[in-house]
Amino acid sequence: MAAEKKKYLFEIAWETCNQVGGIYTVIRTKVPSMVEKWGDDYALLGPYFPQTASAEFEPIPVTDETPLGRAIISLRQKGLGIHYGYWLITGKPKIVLFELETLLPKVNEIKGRIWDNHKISTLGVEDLVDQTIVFGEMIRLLLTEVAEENKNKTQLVAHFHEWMASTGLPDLKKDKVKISTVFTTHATMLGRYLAGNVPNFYDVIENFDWHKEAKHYGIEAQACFERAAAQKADVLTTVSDITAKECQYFLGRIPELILPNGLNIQRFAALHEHQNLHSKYKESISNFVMGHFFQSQPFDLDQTLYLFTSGRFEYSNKGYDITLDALAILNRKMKEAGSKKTVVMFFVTKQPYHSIDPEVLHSRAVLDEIRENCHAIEKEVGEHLFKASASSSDLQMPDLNAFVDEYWRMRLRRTVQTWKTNARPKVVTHLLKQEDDIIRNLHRTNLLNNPDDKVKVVYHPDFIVSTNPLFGLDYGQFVRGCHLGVFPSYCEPWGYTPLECMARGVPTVTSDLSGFGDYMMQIMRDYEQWGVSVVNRKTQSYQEAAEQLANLLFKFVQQSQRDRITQRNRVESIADTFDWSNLRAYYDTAHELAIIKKKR
Ligand code: G6P
Ligand code: 1S3
Repeated sequence: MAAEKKKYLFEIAWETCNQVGGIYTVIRTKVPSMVEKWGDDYALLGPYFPQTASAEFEPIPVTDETPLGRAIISLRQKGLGIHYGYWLITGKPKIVLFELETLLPKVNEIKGRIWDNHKISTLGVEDLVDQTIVFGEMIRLLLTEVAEENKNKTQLVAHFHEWMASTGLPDLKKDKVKISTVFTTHATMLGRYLAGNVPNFYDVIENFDWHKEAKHYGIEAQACFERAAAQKADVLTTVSDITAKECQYFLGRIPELILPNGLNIQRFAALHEHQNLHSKYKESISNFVMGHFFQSQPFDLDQTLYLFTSGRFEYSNKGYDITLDALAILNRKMKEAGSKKTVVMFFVTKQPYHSIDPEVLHSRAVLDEIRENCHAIEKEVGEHLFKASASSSDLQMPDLNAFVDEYWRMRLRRTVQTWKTNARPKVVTHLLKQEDDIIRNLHRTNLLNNPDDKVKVVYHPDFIVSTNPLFGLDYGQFVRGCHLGVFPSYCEPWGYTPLECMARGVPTVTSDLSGFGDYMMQIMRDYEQWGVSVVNRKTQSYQEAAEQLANLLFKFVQQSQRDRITQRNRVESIADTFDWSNLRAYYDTAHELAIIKKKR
């Protein structure tokens, strides 16, 4: 029997060393697992952007010992800017980055050829599409040279992610380049537009004329590239059954495989470390909550739960609309039940704003001053008490009040007095450039941090990063400090946010119209036992789904602390299911299948 041929894998994405959205997370977190399997026979290809590259990329010399090395040298001699080195992330893979400017002057020539060969019209497209055309062409040139240099010795596989990396794929196929190809779409262009604009989109998906709709939304070139890549690749894959349906109707091909997304789950050695981290980061969130609410509305922090949602501002796709309506119902239910609890719900997304609201910052700063005063008093009382105790001859406890001097007493009183107000705590932490759907919904439902509201809202229209002065936490720490993540999306090809909660031992709500929720329902019948709730948005009306979500939240609010601790342990214990060490197998199958199909 002949020895099996050596294999080499290229993985190609616009988001290699270039964070835009979720595909970056897929590529980056998967690297350690890919490097474990492929070792040196693996390279990632991406665009070169100097600013990111300066932080994440380390160049290495190119030699003519490998087909890839020889191909890079040859293309450099033809004037193309190609960088070769390590991507400085866990796993440290080899990457090839393409300087798009070096081919951009020839974009019209490339467009002409694409029109001649594939009838894809790219007239008057936006700059980004021009860049992807040049990117695709540079990849095509590189892979063609590698295949020629390789002389059929190694089994070459190229895995393209999303249309932005795949504009050269149809010509690779046309030229019969000896390389097996996989195309993964993480969302379809038309799905993104139609889901946000057409009510009950999934019920009528069969009826759309893809080309007409693409023209209507001004995305004809993108949709055509996506469709061509999907049809020409040896294997088509996507991230969920939901997106598979979009592929069937918009791309004209049913994907052979679904490749679910994972994470690089870093477990903590100490079993309960994640519980300690929850406590620690919850404290930071509580500091913000005190600064924000206690000025006019103090409540019991031991009876307070932190819920959050996050993601790009896609009001209905991400389910912000249904979350807000469910919160209004929850507020009513908690009031009616005389609940002692308070829920603080954070909306973390990105919207244009002028600055953080100075009043929000000021309140936080004054609270910090109150804390400093208290520390000073505590120190003073401690010192005096120590001395008084050491020198006392009886066992009487001295009067601690006597140890606080007048200066600190007055200063504390004054600071607290100036801080307290009757004003309602703000809903938005920033000065928004304009009113948006979240604000309009809050006004409609009167969920505006009124004194008797059990559900309070904090709308933070910026992503959370560690330099953020309000929380002093990075996003991962913020997630850990919360009690529940709420993501009842209407359109979400996969959706990393609930998975990011699970990885940190935080229970989560998702929907059956998100790839993750749909997958969870398929692999785990008792998912609710494991801290994952799924809102039925496939067959229920909007109102029914909002009621279901409100009931789920109400049930969560009624849990005891002991229940919550147990639930966090359970969530954390199944997070490994989504580690790439388990999910890489789907990618392995796709690559094997591409090799088999190419041979046929
Ligand atoms: C973790 C900590 C406990 C803390 C608890 C609070 O389990 O290890 O010390 O009491 O979190 O849980 P809660 O759900 O009330 O934030
Ligand atoms: C897409 O990125 P997005 O946030 O634009 O791909 C992600 C990775 O597969 C996926 O999680 C997300 O749902 C898609 O939308």
